[in-house]
Order: sequence, then structure tokens, then C-alpha cells
Amino acid sequence: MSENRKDKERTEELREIINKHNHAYYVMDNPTVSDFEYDALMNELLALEAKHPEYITPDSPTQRVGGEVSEGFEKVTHEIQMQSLADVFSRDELFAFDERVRESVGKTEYVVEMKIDGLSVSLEYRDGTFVRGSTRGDGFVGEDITQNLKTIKSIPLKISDQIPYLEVRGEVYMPSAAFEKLNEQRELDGEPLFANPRNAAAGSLRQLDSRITAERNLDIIVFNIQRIDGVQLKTHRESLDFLEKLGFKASPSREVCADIESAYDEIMKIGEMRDTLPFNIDGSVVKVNDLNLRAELGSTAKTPKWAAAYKFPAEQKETVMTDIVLQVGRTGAVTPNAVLKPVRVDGSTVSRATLHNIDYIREKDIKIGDTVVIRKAGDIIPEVVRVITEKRTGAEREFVMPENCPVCGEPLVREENEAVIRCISSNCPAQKARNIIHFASRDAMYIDGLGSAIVEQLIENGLIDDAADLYYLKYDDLANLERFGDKSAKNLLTAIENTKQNGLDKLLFGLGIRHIGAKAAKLLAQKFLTMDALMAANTEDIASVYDVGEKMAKSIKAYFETPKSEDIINKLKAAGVNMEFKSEIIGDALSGKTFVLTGTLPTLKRSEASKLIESHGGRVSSSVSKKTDYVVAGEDAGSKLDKASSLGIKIIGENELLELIGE
Ligand code: 0OX
Repeated sequence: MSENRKDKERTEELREIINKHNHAYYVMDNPTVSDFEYDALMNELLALEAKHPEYITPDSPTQRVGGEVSEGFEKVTHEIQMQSLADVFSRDELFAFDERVRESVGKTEYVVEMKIDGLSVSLEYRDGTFVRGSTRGDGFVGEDITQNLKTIKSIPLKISDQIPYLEVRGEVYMPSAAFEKLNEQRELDGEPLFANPRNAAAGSLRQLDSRITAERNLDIIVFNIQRIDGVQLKTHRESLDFLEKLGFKASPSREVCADIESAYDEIMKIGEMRDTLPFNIDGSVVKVNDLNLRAELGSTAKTPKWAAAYKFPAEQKETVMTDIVLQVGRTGAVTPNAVLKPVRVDGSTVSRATLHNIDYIREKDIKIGDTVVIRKAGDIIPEVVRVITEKRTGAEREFVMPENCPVCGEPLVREENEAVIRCISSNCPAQKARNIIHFASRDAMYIDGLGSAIVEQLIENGLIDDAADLYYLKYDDLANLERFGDKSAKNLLTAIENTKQNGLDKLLFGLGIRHIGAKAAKLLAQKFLTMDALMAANTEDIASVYDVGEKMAKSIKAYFETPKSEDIINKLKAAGVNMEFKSEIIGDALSGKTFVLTGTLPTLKRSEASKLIESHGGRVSSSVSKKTDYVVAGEDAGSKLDKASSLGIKIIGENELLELIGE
């Protein structure tokens, strides 16, 4: 056999072996090889594919790592509408649903599933290959997120090639453990936390860079066949079993119930299991089992008449509050927090909850040692809802609000008509660390690698006292610190140095002026252009900026008037930090024109071409339509090119694009 032939066969064999191991690990939760062996197989396949790129197939396990960064998501029209579920909230409402079903088609069996709290997606397979995955969108049109979905290892890239076409629907979710780990890491990195696993899953699926999605440990459970060609199925239960045989992770609960009473019992059973599951569920779904009856029942405009979602109430949990501690925020606001015996609520473990302020504690008569009810209310931080006074033993203690800041010892202040108590000391270390972490965060100056742990370490070692001091750090300061080495010291210094070129908007936001968010900072930078001009402006000038207003204007003036801020600004200036707004617009040659990029351009990366177009006033869109003015095409341009030709849209290359902007 020729060497090439051998390589080709081995490539195919490896693909199959690895896909089998993936299925065992990610779908069946039953590993069949050691990590070491798995890596060896993967490396062998990667080497073969590097040698023969023509052997790479879309279903190769190497295609799951995430690849090229896309500019946006293409629209996908769902051939079968992705309907939502009608909700019921009580036994009565559930029985009323059954009544309607029986009136229409007579007595039926039901299948009861868990309702996974994630995002609904559609997966399409042609001749056994995963060809496209999309979001639900509005049910009719979603977005193509194939690349991101490929990173989810429990989605088979290949199923039986005996099925000409299959569209299946499932829920992408972030397992509770992955969610907690992700938020812990984000906290360390000074990045905003996700409020719940569903938001985290949504944020991860909507990444333009699929490598980020790949790191997020998403998973999927499938629960419906939208369309299948060449296979006849009679019941929903059969279709779930069939999906499992094909290699999918199908609904783990799929009990067939003879009537609505037993369906209700099953729902209650699922409700009791809620705490023990590795993912979050927000209810149960009841579906008519017989697929013919389903067709007969049909749908309303949005929801099928053959299914209902029994929603569980937002979880409230009882636990003991062992202490009340004070947290001093970046703005100096002092918030009492309950220290709790850890309990699981809505998919994550909770050991702290907010008590809002001292008035709240008084109103609700909350005492240290109380058994309390907590809930998550959309917010990241859960709250204490009430006390179970019947459980008092007499050993509970009244909470007394200290008069001094627990961090710096300076007196706390309560402003008139405000529930909030503040530490107004500008030297308070709590605010110091938080201010610096905020300065370094992604939407502000974005100093990559500078998270809360390092900031605290730098403060403790006396190396920094405010954000401006970061620009005066020396290699020797860092390299000698614990957890730092040569490389990490150099990396951090480079990351800091790079931020000197940021625009005024990032800097303004980074200063952490009360009431000034990222958007206001940008508006102010656009209007005043330099830090000096903003500092010289009076309150009226500032308040007159669109969307800014008096409260923000006063806050800015107050900020610049404190000696400490003046000191910080001077130090930043002296370090060479840019104090001017950097307009991204450098020309208007492409003003009002819409471009679509496709294929590989000879020299410009896609992101560079986009930036170039935008900086000359043009707009970049991800899909070709009648509104497109130019399609910029490179090598291996795909279907967008055909569409452009059929619509008679002008197709140009990189050179012509550069000519348009006079380069
Ligand atoms: C879930 C879930 C969502 C299928 C067609 C209409 C309703 N979140 O777990 N939806 C459905 O069913 C869809 N089942 C589920 N288990």
C-alpha cells in the first residue's frame, strides 16, 4: 500500500476511535481510555492532518478546538419553526392542559422530561455529518453558531450515514460545577460575573472566537426531532431512545406516564431531584407521546398544543446565618452580608447573601444565628428574604453596625436620606484594591493578567497605592514576589505598558468616578477630546453632553477637585499615559457604504479589513443582501460570492478596497 493510502486509512481510523472515546466520555460519562492515551491518539491525528490537510473532514475531532474568529453570525431560517413552550404554574393549570388535549384527541400518554435551563439550539445533519447548528432566535430566524457548537464534545459530529437528513433540537447549558469555576476565575481576573449558568452559557455561545467557547465546558441535552428523513417513528419516547442510539445525550428523564395524574407525580419527583442534578432545571416538560396525535393537536401561533412546561418556582432555601460581615465596595458603600451555611440554590452553591443595608436588617428583624430563607433574584448576589422566627433558640444576637470602617478604621458616614453607609476615606485599602482592579478590568484599561489576587499582593508589598503607580512598577519589584517569575513579571509589565496608548474613554472609565460608566466615559471623551479640556469644563458644560446630565457632571467635578485625583492624573501624565480621545475614524471615503467580506484576502486579516473599512466610515455586515454595496472577496470565497453575483452586487478584491480609501 502506498504511504499516502496508509496515512489516509489511519486518519479515518483515528477519527473513528477518538469519536468513540469522546462519546463514551462526554455522552455516557464512562471513559474508555486514559487522558494520556487519548492525547497520544489526538496528537497522531493532528500530525497526519498537518501532513495532509486535504484529509481534514468537518467531522474530525480536531475540528472541535475552535478556529478562525468570525465577524458575525449568519442568519439561519428555521425550516421547522422552533416553538416555545406554554407555561403552567400549578397542578390545576396542568390538569386544564390535559383537559384541552383530551377534548381534542381523547386520552393519551405523556412523556415527562426535565426542563433544562439553558439555550435552545437546532442541529442539522446531512448524510450523517453535522453540517449546521443555530440558535433559536425568534423561532423563525436564528443565527449560525456551527463553529461554537462543534466545540461541545457531546454533540456528535458524525451519526449514521443512513439518515439523509436530521434536524434535532436541544438545550445548551453550563453544568453547575463549570459555572462556579468560571465565575471564580472571572472574580480573580477582575471581570464581571455571570448572574447564572444560563447567562454564562448564552455569553459563551455568542462568542465570535470559538476558542473561547471551547474553554467554557458547555454541554447539551437533546429533546426533540424537528425533522427526520428516511426513518418512521411513532412516539416521542421512541425518538428520544433513537437519538440516544445515534450518539446524542438525550433527555435523561423520559418516563412514559399513562395519564396526567402520574405525569404530575413524575413532575414532583423531578422537582425533588433538583438539588442533586449537575445542572440547573427550571421545571418539567410534559409532552404527548404519540406523534400522530401531536400532529392532530397542532399549534397555536407560538406554542405546540401537545406540550406544556411546568415551571418550578424560583428556589428559596432555608439555612443558618452564622455571621454578618461588612463589605466595603469600590465606592465606599458598606454593605452587610450574611455568612451562610452553604446551600445550593438554582444550580450553584451559596454561602453569602446580601442584607442590603442596616434598615433592611431592622425591618426584617434579622439576627446573627437566625435560620433564614434566601433566594436568588436575578442578581449575582442572593438575598436574605426573611427569618424563620419559629426556629429561634434564644441564642441569636442583635447585629450592631460599627461606627468605623472595618477595613481602614476611619469613621463611617450616613448621608441624609440615604440608606447606604459609606467609608469616605480616600486611603481605605478596600477601595484602593477595588479601584485598581476596576482600572485594569476589560472594559476599562484592560491590563491582561492583572486580577484581584495580584493587585492585593502588590498593595500588601507596598508597591502600589493607586492605579497610576502601576506605570512605575519595575521588573525587580515583581520578579522577587511570590507566584511571580521572570516570564510573568515581563508579561505584566508589557501588558501595563501597552495600555498607555489606550484612548481617553478607557482611561476615564478606569478612574472609577462615581456614576460614570463605560458609555458616559465614551460620550465625554468624544465631546471634550482631552483630559485637560474635561478638567477645565464647568458643571453645565459637562451636563449638556447628550445622555450625561447633572448627577454625572457633579460627580466628575467632585472627583477632579480632590487632591488625590489630581495626584493620580499627574502621575499618569508623567508616566506617558495617553490623555486624548483616539477617534477610530480616520477618513470618510467609505461613508454610507456597506461591505461584506468573504474568503481569505492576500494580505489583510479579516479583522484588519473590517477595522480599515470602519475607520473610513464604512460598515461591515456579515451577510449579503440588497443593501450590500461591495463584497470584498478573497481566495476560497464561498456562497456569499454566489449570492452577490445573483443580486448584481459589485465584487472587489483587496487591492480595489485599498484603492477606494486611497491607499
Ligand atoms: C428544555 C426543553 C425545551 C420541543 C418542541 C416544542 C417544545 N428546556 O429542557 N423544549 C422542549 O420541547 C420543545 N423540551 C425540553 N425538554
